This record gives sequence, structure tokens and C-alpha cells, in this order.
Amino acid sequence: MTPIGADDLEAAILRHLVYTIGKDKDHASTHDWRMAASYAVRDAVVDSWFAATRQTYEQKGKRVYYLSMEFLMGRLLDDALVNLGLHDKIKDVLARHGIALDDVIGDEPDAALGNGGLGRLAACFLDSMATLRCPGMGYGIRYEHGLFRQRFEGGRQVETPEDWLTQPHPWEFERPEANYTVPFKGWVETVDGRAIWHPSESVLARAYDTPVVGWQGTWANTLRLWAAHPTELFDLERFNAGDHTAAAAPEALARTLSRVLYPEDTTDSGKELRLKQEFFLTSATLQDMLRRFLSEYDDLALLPEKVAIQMNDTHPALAGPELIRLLVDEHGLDWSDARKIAGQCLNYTNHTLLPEALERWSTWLMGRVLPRHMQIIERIDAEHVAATKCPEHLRIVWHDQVHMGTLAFVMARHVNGVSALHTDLMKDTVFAELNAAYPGRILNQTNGVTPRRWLRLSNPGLSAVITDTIEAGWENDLGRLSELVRHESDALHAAIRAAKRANKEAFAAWVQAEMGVTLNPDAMFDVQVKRIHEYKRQLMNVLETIARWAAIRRDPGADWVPRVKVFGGKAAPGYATAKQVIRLVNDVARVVNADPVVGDRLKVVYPPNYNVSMAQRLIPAADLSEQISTAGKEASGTGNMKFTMNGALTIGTLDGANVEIREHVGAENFFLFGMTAEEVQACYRKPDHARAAILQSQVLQDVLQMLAEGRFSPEEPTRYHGLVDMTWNHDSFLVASDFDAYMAAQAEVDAAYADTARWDAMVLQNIAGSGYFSSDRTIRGYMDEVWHTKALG
Ligand code: 26V
Repeated sequence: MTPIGADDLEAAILRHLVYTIGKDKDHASTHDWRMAASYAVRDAVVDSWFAATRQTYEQKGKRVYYLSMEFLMGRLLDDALVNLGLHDKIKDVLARHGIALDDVIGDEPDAALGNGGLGRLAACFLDSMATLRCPGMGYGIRYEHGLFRQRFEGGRQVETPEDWLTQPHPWEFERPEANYTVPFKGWVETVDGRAIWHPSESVLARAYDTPVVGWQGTWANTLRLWAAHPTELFDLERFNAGDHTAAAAPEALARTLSRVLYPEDTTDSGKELRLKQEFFLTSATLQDMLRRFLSEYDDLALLPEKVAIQMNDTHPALAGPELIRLLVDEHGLDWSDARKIAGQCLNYTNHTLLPEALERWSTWLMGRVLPRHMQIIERIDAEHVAATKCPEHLRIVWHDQVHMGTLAFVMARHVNGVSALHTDLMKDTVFAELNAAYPGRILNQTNGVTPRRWLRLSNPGLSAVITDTIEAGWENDLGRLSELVRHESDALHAAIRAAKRANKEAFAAWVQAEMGVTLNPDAMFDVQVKRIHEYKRQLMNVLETIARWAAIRRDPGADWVPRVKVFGGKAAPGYATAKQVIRLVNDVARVVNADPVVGDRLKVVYPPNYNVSMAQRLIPAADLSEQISTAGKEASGTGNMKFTMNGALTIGTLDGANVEIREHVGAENFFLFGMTAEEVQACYRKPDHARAAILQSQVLQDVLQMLAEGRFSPEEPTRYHGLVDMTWNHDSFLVASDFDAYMAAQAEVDAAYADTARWDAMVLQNIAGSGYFSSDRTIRGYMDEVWHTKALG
């Protein structure tokens, strides 16, 4: 990348302001400046983007196709500025015109095309692939409405549609020439042994490309998102015959297909529209991949040498049958060649073992929406059964359902889990028999996060301390953070503490402005942010909050370590229990924050609409990271890694990547509690586990009693009877059985925080030990062991 001087940058911004936006600088709004700045910065990305594409063609590099129904990108301007090293320059340039960079950055809506961990992981992977010069493209759907916006009304979650595309999106390039027809429904006939599919519906997939630039701007890859358009505007014959609704059907299908992101991230909802979305992504992407491949090579047998396809969970698992269909039906290959080629190109990442999240489609729906694919799936299944002699329940099609996990597993060359523990559990539980049938197929790639966004960009204060101490270069070589330990000194501790303190002050000011709650920056900021799920046990955290509140009231004069409890996250709109937990947190916050006896010793805040941008402001301000899922349920977690990197200590269970975080930062620098995954299994076998645990714990009994009496909902005393009853009688995630251990660990946290020298030393070990959790390390693992691909020079 050629370095850009401040004057050139200024000229580019002013030029875009006038000639692209059509505004005179004296009358330009913050929005206008944001658009102009984005176009100017985008110009700087485009050169390396073209260079990267050219190099990939010239060197005949192997390309990675990362298929994901979700990409949780967040804001793009701030990220590009940091990667290009233009942050300070543009700040000065805008200041010359009386414009604050933070306002300009804050004007950009988050690209919230994802639900949570899986979608954010995809975004971090794109950043790391660009940084490592790994030729690859992310493929997804250009949803008009990303994840819903969350508000609270009377403490209850209310969802409103998200509308990031109502304003023009300056980072994307529409590609009207890259259009593919995606067919649905209809019937299949067989002529001379060959299948001919006659679809009765279709939509056009149109590409929109966003360049994704890596560290220091030397390489950029593409995120290609598909938008659905009607293949024909309307059926004039039908319209003239008076059937207006039917005449508009193609347009209606196209309008709905890429309209909204599904906000459910656990329950497999089985909706036809969702299946169509999954096929839309998959088919358009594979057609695009084959077109690109055939523009360079003429022998489809070379495909596995030149292409690796990654299925991000089972959502794009139709890639198996669709690739075979394209190769056999459209390109005339034999079944056996096509089956072999597909099996060498495809890989599958599993992100959850929760049974309710494993996708299944009824054969009836699959056969109706994708009749040709149903035939192909049956044949893949027959060959799978013949080759492995597996029992009935390991079939892809079983009990009239297509099991997408089994389909993805059978079609994939490599199948991976997302943390060491999760991968072991895949091998021992859900995928044990498939693992035996296909030995060696499962491997581990522990997740990571990009240190550019999650440290350098979100935490400039700490980043400066790190650079001052070990010099620059850690941003794309995060293992170097371990060097911090050699420089341990009071001065370093003080500098890190000061950076944290500044972040806490900034966060407190934001909470004051947004929510009208005053936070004391000296208090410990204790944070749990993530989707609301029973297995993540936000309920256990609220119950501990209540116990703490009651204890402070009983003895306000004791030596309390002041705490701020911060909650954040959305519940799926149909997930009633999760929504009750949200309401409870808000009810508890109302009571606690208004209690004059408690004062600064405890505050509870739940800022609404947690998203990537809120995470960037909140995580750097955290002292304590809550990673308290029931052991064996959280596949990896990635928030846990971001907190560690930003110098928060973890209170957590031996679950997902917590296990590896603890190994890297040292057991003595991690607040461990709770049952292991094995003990959890044993506990489930005791029918009375919750009741027994509650009867052993006076504190828990008291807390549940307060809830039952309506202490936090006096206007409706029975409001939380459901949660209380659940804890006593169907405590599926063992909140009761782990509660006392959690309380004890929280007491240890208090003691450690009160000892500043001890806390500072623990923080340093956490930051220094977090280098392993860079997504650069993860992507290197995929390149070497899954994709078998090399970085380009
Ligand atoms: C599941 C489903 C089920 C069908 C309906 C739509 C839908 C949408 C999303 C999901 C995803 C659930 C899986 C997921 O997000 N897993 C998370 O993946 C993270 C990245 O690997 C990991 O860190 C988290 O532990 C894991 O919960």
C-alpha cells in the first residue's frame, strides 16, 4: 500500500463530499462527512484489493470459499482506518473542518448480519485471512434487515426491525453482471438415465462485494453477499387474466428471500423460507465458484487442488448435494467422479452440540422445495450406508427427516470442532459413531478473535502501553504479548491500570448519558455479555446479584468491594424463558439501583441492544468476565478471549475455550468453579439434583424465596414463579448444583480485587497469555490442516 499523506486524504474526502455526495462542505452533515470519508478510505483499499485478486490469478493460488449464513461485521470505517493506519491522520483532517472523528464513526450503523458467536467468528476469520494473505472469499446473504433492535419496555424485551440498508452502504460494490438463477420446486424427469429438473420457481442472486482489508492494507479479500431479485418482474399473461396475486409471485418470493436474518440461534424452526435462504446462498456461491474455476481451468478434476469450501455449521450443508448436482446435471460428470470431487473440496465446522440446534428438515419439505436434491441426498445416503455398514440411526435420512449434521459430516473431507473440549465431546458423544465410521475426519481448530478490532481498535489506551513496552508488531504476531512478562514492573502495572481506569470512566460517562445511571469507576466492573440462553446461565449471575444485595443490606457497614454488574445481550423473540431472565435483570436493577442502603456498593445495568459496537466500548472497560456456562454446553466462546486480551480476569467453568484460556494464563490467574463436563453428566443422572442442592444452600433458598414473594415485582408478585419453579423442578442447566461454588468463587474475586498488587499481577498474566487466541493462529491452523492452502507472497 502506498502511504497516504494527510493532504491527499483531505483532498480525497473533499472531492467525494462535493462530487459523490453533492454537498458543499459548509452545509454537510455528520452523515455526509461519514459518506465522504468512507469513500475516500475505500479508494485506498481498492488498490490492494485489485492487486490481491491479480496475484491470486497469476500465481494460480488455491481459493477458500467460506460459506456462512451470518457475518457479524459491525462498523467498517473504524476497522479500515485502523488496518490502514489512517486513524490519527483522518482525525486531524476532519478536525481542520470542525468535525469530530468519533461522531463520524458513530454515524455508521453496525452491519449486524448475524446472531452471535458464529457470525462474529466469520467476520474475524475474514480479517485474519486478509492479514495472512490467504486468498479467499466470504459468501453470505445481504439481508435487508439484520438482527432486530432490542428495547426494554417495563423491563421487557421489545424487538423492532433493524434497517441498516435504508441509507446507502458506502462499502459495497453492486455487481449487476454477477447474477445467477437459483431454482426451487417443480419436478424431476429421467431421460436416458439422466435427471432433468424442471423447477417451477426461481430467483436471481445478485452479488454485492465488500473489500475486507487486512493489517497494514497489503492484501484485501472479498465478502460477497447475495441479494435476491425476481427472475421476471411479473407474469403478464396471468396479470392480464386477472390473477394479480399469482402474477406477482416471483417478485414476492424474491422480496422475502433476502429480507430478514433469522433471529433464532437455537431452535431449529423448520421453516420453508429458511431452507430456501440456505439453498439460495449455497447454490449462488457454488455457481459463482464453478464459473470462476472454469474461467481459469478446463478440467473439473482439478477442483480439489484449487478450491476449499468451508461450511460454517450445517446451514450451507446443501453444498454437498448442490455441488454434485451442478457437476453431474450441468457439467456432465459421472456420479462417482462428482461425488469424489465434492468430498475432497468440502469441510464442515460444528459450532454446537445442543440437540435442539442440530438442523433437520422433513423429507416432505426437502422433496417439495428441492426435489432433485432429495434424490441426490438419498443416493449419498445409500452409498454411506453401504460403505460403513452403519446402523439405521446413522443414516442421513432417518425417521422422515434429513439430518444436516450427518449430511455435512458424510460429505466433508475434514470436520472440525471449535475448542479442544468441544472437539473431544464431538468425538465422544454426538459424532462418536460417525467418527468411528470415518476415522481421522474430526480435528480441532480452537477459535480466535482478531486483535486488530478487539484490541488495537477498541482499546487504544492499552494498545499504546503494549507498544511502549514491547514495541509495535504484536498486532499481527500476538504471541509476542508473552514478552510483557519480562517487563513486569510497578510502572507497567500502573500504566495498564491507568488505561483500564480511563476505559471505565468513558464507559461510565456513556452509561450516564444513555441510561441516567451513575457508576463509580473505582468499583469492579463485572460483565456478562452474550446471547441470552439458559445454558449460559445469566440466571445464576442474577441470583448471585440478589444474594449480594441482600447481604449488603444485612450488613452495610462491612468491608464491601464495590461492584457494577453489567448485563448485555438479546433473546430470540420466541424464547420465553430467556425473555423472563431479561425482565428479571431489569427488575433487580430497578430495585438495587434505587436502594439508598446499598449506594455505590452495588449497581446493576443492562444497556439495551448489545451489538459489536457496544462490545468494543464495553469489553475494554471490564474487570471481570463472566463465562459461567454449564460445562460441556458452550462450544468455545469468543467473548471470553476478547475479555482476556483486554485485561479482564475470568470467573468461569471448565467449558469450551475457557479450558485453554486457563492453561495459557495460568490456573492461579483464573477464577475457576463448578462441575466438569463429566460431573455434569453424573449430576443429570440424579433425579433430585436441584432440590438436593437448594436444600443444602441457605443462600439460594433465601434468594428463591425473595423471588417467590415478588420482592422485585411487587406490582405482580407471581411474575417469577415460573423461574423459581424451574430452578426447583427442571433445572436443566444445573444452576442450583453450581450455585454455592459460584458464590465462593465470587468471594475470591472480591478478595483479589481488594489486593491491587495481586490483581494487577493477574491482569498482566492474562494479557500476556492471550496471544494464542488471535484468529491469525486459528486461520493458520485451517490453512495447514483443513484447507491445505498457502499464503501468497
Ligand atoms: C443455529 C441455528 C439453528 C437453526 C436456526 C438458525 C440458527 C442460527 C444460528 C445458529 C447458531 C448456533 C451456533 C452458534 O452460534 N454457536 C456458537 O459458535 C461460536 C463460534 O464457534 C462459539 O464460540 C460458541 O460457543 C457457540 O455457541
